[in-house]
Amino acid sequence: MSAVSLLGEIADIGRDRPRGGYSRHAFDGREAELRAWFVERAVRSGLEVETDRNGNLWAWWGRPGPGSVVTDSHLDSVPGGGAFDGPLGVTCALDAVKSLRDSEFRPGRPIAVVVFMEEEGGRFGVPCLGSRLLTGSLAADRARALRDPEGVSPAEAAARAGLNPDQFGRDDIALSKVGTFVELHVEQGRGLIDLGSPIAVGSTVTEHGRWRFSFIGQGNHAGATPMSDRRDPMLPAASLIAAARRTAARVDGARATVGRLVPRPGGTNVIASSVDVWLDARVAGHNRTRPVVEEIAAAVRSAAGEEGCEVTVTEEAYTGAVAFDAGLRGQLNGVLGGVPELPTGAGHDAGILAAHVPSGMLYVRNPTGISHAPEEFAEDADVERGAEALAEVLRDLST
Ligand code: HGY
Ligand code: MN
Ligand code: MN
Repeated sequence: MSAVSLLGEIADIGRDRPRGGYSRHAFDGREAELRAWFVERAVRSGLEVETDRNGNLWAWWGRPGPGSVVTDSHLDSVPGGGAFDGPLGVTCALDAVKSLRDSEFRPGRPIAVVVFMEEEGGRFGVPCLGSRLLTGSLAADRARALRDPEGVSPAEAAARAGLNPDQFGRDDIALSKVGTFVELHVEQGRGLIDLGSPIAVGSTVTEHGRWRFSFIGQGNHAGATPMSDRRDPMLPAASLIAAARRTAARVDGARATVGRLVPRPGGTNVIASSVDVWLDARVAGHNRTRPVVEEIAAAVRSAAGEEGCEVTVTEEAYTGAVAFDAGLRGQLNGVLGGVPELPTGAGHDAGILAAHVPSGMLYVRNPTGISHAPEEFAEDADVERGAEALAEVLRDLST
C-alpha cells in the first residue's frame, strides 16, 4: 500500500472536466467517496476509525489517549485544484503507518492519521473549518451561519452526510489526546526545486486572511442606459483587482489575490445590481496583513463613491503568522538528517493546531512549483521519500 499506488486509486475521484484538475468539497459526493475510500484503507491497515463531532476522521493505531502522535492532512480541494494538495499527506500517512505496522516496530504511544474537513474553505468560505472547529478558533454558531453558493449550511450538508451537526464545536477530549502533530504536504512553491532537496521541514506559515467586498449599484439595461446614467458595481470591483495588485507589489512580503468575483444577476446584456468579490491577502511578518487590506479598501471605497455605489467589507477568515514549535523542528531535523527548513505562504491545519499542541510540517518537492492548479505535481521517487521520512518521524516521536 504505497503512497504512489494510493494516489493512483483516487486519481479519478472528483475530476473537474470543465475547470481541469479536481473539485472535491466538504460533504459533497466526491469528498464522500474519498472519505469512504480512506476509511476502507485505514481499516484494512488495522486502524480504528472514528468521526469526531466536527466531521474530521481519526484513524488510530493503539487506544486513543494522551500524548498521541498525530499526522494529518485533508482530502478536499480548491475548485479545479491539483491532485496532491491534501491527498499527498493522507496517502503518505497511510503508507508510513502501514510500513511501521508491517515492521517489528511497536509504538510506545498511540498514533493517529487525521483527515480534516474543509481545509480549503472551497465550499463554505472558511479555510481549515474542521481544525478551527476542533480547536475552538471558530465558534460553532459562526460555522452554522456559513452558507455555500447554493445557500446550504455546513449543518445541513453534514446532516446529509450522516453526521450530527448539533455536535459542532470545540472538542477538548479529542484535543487532549494529541501530544504531537505533524503534517506532510506537497510544497506549493519553488523552494525545494531551488534547494535541490526532495523534502524539507516547515518553519513558518505567513499571516493570511480572506475579505469579502460587496458592491451595490443599480441593475439596468445594457443598451438603454446612457453611460452617464449608471451606478455600475463592476467599476469599483475592477478597482479592487487593480488596487490589490498595486498595493501588494509595493509592500515588502505582501501577496494579494482576487480569484473569485460573483456579479448579480450575471447577464451579458445586464448592468449588474451587485457584485461580491473576495480578496485573499497574506503579508510576511506580524500584524501587517490587515493594514494592507485597509489600504486596498480605502482605494476601493473612493472608487465606489465616484460610481455612486455602496461597498461593505467583511473579514471572513484570518490566521496570524505561525512559527512551528522549535523543539519539534529540531527533532524532525535530527531524524531526517538536516534537510532544509522552509517557510510557506500557504495555510495548513498544522498552522491552526500549532496554537494548541507542538506542531510541525514536512514538505515534498513539487517540480512544477505550481499549486491550486492542475499542474501541481510530485515525482514518484519524492512521494516515496516523503512517506519514508514520515515513517521515520512517526517512529521517533512515538518511541
Ligand atoms: O489557501 C491556502 O493557503 C491553503 O492551500 N489552504
Ligand atoms: Mn491548498
Ligand atoms: Mn493543503
